[in-house]
Amino acid sequence: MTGGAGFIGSNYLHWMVSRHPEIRFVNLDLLTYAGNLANIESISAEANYEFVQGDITDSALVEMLFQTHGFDTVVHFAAESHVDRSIEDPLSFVRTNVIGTTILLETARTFWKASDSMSLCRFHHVSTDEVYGSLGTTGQFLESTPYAPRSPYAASKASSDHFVRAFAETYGLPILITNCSNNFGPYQFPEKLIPLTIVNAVSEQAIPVYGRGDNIRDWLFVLDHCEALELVLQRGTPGQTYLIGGGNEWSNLDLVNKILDRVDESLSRPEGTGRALVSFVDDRPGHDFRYSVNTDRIQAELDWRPSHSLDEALELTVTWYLENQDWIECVKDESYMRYYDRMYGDRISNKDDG
Ligand code: NAD
Ligand code: TDX
Repeated sequence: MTGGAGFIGSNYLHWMVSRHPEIRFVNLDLLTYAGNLANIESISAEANYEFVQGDITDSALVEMLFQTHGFDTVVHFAAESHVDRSIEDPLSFVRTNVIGTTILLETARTFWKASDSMSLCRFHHVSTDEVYGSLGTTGQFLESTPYAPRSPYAASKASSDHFVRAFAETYGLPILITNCSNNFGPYQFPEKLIPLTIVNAVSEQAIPVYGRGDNIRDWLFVLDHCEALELVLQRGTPGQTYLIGGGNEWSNLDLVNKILDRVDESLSRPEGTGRALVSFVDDRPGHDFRYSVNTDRIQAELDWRPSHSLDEALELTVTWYLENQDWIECVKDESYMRYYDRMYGDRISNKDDG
């Protein structure tokens, strides 16, 4: 798997590694600002798990890893994932999301075409609902909705999805694509709306709400997402796309207020303390208005639906951030970026090669 030190990837490892002792997991992650080994510290000693620090655009490294481990499955999370950063620096999104994905595809194709069991291999690409563009007040994205990405991030993910499908059509690569809605939960980097709101609320700093806060997102708890990803990998039809969504549509302002009230309650602060921190700021350029995901296919084929209500999942998430102030402090002072050397220096496979 790639990107396992990031938010969703680390939750996936927590979900999968102990459940599947029969699987050997190799986690290839560059440890960009978004990768944090503290997210997966408790997994690092598991016998069926190995970490490799490296770049998915490094084709020699990816090839070496395929040669060494003989992977039959790739689950691909690694990406530049933040829309606002893509507006500042679109090329790094092309590099990792488009070129990196294509290098993984090409390496998998080269190795798997030589084996008799290509049909048993899987390339699972984790993507986003943002590839479908922006909805008005009604309607939902379906797997058949035409692509219409509107941010550099979404365009790079759309491009990667196209490459994944092209490799299935042209070379018969057994692929799976999942396009999910906005995730939230433990270990999410506090540049994204929900963790930013919790972290700033705790330290009583302003909460920036873009525009009037009326944009709508469909929120998915990360562990419900991980359960869906496991099912898709085990039982999904090769070549198929599955949408995964939480069925929780909220305007940004309503959601932020809900979280702020919860934080006030948890910290026994006077009602309204959090709401007073909301600060309306300039809108995001090209800000998609609304996302909403139709999950009929995954429900019908794989019998998946989210197990957590929004309230339960927010409670778990707020509690996790409140109980993990050390994690937040390390992210804030950026010491988590030195964590790798301090904790894992001599245990990382390709460390000596730089
Ligand atoms: P994240 O930004 O938290 O983590 C990304 C991980 O990828 C980090 O560990 C980072 O170090 C690693 N990485 C980045 N560039 C790399 C490179 N060149 N080589 C190797 N590793 C690299 O992202 P996330 O929120 O966990 O998202 C995971 C995947 O899910 C992404 O593909 C994203 O597009 C998709 N997705 C996320 C959401 C969401 O709400 N977070 C929603 C839909 C889809
Ligand atoms: O400070 C903020 N204020 C604000 O109003 C931030 C960071 C966001 N917002 C708004 C913008 C969006 O309407 O909140 C909404 C959610 O923003 P993000 O958390 O940045 O997520 P979004 O842009 O919707 O994209 C996310 O979901 C789809 C992930 O970052 C992507 O990786 C994923 O593909």
